Amino acid sequence: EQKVSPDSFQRAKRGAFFQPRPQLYNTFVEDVFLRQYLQRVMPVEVCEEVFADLERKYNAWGEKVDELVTSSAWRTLHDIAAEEGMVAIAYERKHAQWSRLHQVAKTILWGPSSALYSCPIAMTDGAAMLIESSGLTQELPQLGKAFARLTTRDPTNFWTSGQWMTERRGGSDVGQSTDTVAVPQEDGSYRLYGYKWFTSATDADIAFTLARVQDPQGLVTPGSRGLSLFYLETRLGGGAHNSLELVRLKDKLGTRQLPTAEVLLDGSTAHLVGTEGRGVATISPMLTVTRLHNSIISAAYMRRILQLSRDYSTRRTVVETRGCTLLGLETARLVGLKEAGLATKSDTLLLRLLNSINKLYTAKQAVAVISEGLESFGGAGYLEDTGLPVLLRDAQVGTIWEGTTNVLSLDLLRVLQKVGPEILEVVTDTVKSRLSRLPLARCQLESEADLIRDRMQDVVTFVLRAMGEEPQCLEVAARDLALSLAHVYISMLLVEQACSDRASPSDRVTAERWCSRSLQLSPLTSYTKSQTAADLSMVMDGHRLS
Ligand code: UCC
Ligand code: FAD
Repeated sequence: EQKVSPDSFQRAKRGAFFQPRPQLYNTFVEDVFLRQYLQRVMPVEVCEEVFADLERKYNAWGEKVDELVTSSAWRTLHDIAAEEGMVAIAYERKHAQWSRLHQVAKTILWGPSSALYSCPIAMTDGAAMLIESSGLTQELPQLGKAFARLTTRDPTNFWTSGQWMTERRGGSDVGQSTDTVAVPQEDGSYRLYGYKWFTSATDADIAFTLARVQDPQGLVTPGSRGLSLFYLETRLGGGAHNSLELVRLKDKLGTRQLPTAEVLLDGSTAHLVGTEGRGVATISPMLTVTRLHNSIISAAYMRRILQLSRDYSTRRTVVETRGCTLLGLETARLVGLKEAGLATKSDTLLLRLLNSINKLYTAKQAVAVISEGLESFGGAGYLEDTGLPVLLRDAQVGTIWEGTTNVLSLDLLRVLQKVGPEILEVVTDTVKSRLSRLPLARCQLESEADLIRDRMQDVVTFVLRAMGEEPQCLEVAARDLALSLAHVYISMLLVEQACSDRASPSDRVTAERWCSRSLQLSPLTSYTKSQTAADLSMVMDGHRLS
């Protein structure tokens, strides 16, 4: 017989110790063995698809993970960018106004090898410029702290920035397209609610973004005048997400190395930067720098394909590449002067005008030149393992982000309207006075200089006539006008280069060839309402308007 004690059935004391419930994290990410096995046995392309499936965004408990997994190579590029001072060089100002050119020249060399880490660097640089020129670091200490991190060379402290402007309705006319609202909090901060449709380099530590401040009645001001600029940190102290949800990664033609996501802001804590309702104007220093980077990278890609296609001998490409490089460097020179407090009023106006023209011209040409360059390699230029096609894919985006060609052409009209036709005098005076200082006769470039002066005058005459007689033509002509101004200004830069003490014979050939090309502008009558109606009827022929 077995004796059964009643104690055996008494309830045990619960005691103080409780074993924590085991946590299950992403089972695939943590299973190194399984990952290694699959990598060993499956072809790379299969592995990519299978991994994407196995790493899906929901954990075993149905909770959204919201983790952006980047490769170790991408993270290493972050560290290299910091150590090499890809942003820092411009703000350390070791070489005063030349620091900007130093940084830009380094970007030309580094950009095409950076697997597009040049994109977060461009935005980080833009953010640093925004903060520095805002003069708001006393008022908003967070900005001062961020500036130190954006401009450090220490990889462990280095932060990158995003620039979140585009929403679902569109990215060009942000005044009409921004739905994000900012709800004021008692401590002076705001909570943002909205959906950002494109956020490149989504692994950024901070972002500048636009939103509309909600008044106590819950109302917002529509249009551009209702937009304010906000600073946010993507993670709060302790590392938790700042109420951001990574909804989807974009599947893109190019720039695939770069994570670009749709992001939901679900009460993200943010701080107002600058005056309420002045969001577009307040973010404009960031646009100046990111558009400069865009042009520099466009020129750098052109240079890279040229260096690669040694046997390729169309001079046209050589000329275009040099012209674009010079225009980008000239813009950087002006940014350097402004940052160092050395810019004259004319320099500042010139920079305002050239910045958009430079970006739109170089981005457009990069696609054409790289396409030619690929063709020069024959079928090999189309094969991924040559490493060439990626240049074309990645260059295409340069015409779209940071303002499309049309939108940047309209920026030229904005400047014309705001400053008045005097802005053209500034360009004309600059072109003429720089030409007048050159030994044109010795360099046998006198007739080219005459041509440049005449063409500059043609542009001015066109604008003044249009403003007086047919103002509505200006909008239609804006793109040709921007391209023509770029063309004339580059002519002057190339002639200047060809006349320098260090010029090579090929600099002279480049200047001659460039000047032998004609301007883009057609007679004013080509841009009238009736012409536009004719264009429209050709395009819409047979299309049933709903
Ligand atoms: O695409 C993006 C990031 C991509 C990744 C980074 C790549 C970097 C290169 C990497 C290389 C590898 S971020 C999204 C970029 N989005 C855009 O660029 C938007 C494009 N749309 C425009 O640019 C539009 O023209 C807008 C948004 C500027 C139009 O806005 P508004 O509000 O209708 O413009 P307003 O009313 O004409 O101007 C408002 C104020 C005015 O000042 P006030 O009021 O004092 O007269 C303008 O003069 O802002 C001033 N302003 C500017 N100031 C407008 N644009 C500028 C400017 N560019 N510079 C100075
Ligand atoms: P739309 O504005 O719809 O333009 C469509 C067409 O209409 C264009 O051809 C344009 O030129 C033309 N158009 C528009 N307005 C006019 C006009 N007034 N007159 C004549 N023509 C006009 N945005 C961000 O904010 N942050 C990011 O990090 C970011 N990353 C991006 C990454 C990639 C890879 C891409 C492709 C885009 C990214 N963008 C980002 C968005 C980008 O800035 C926008 O795509 C761009 O500004 C154009 O806006 P949209 O796509 O809405 O085109």
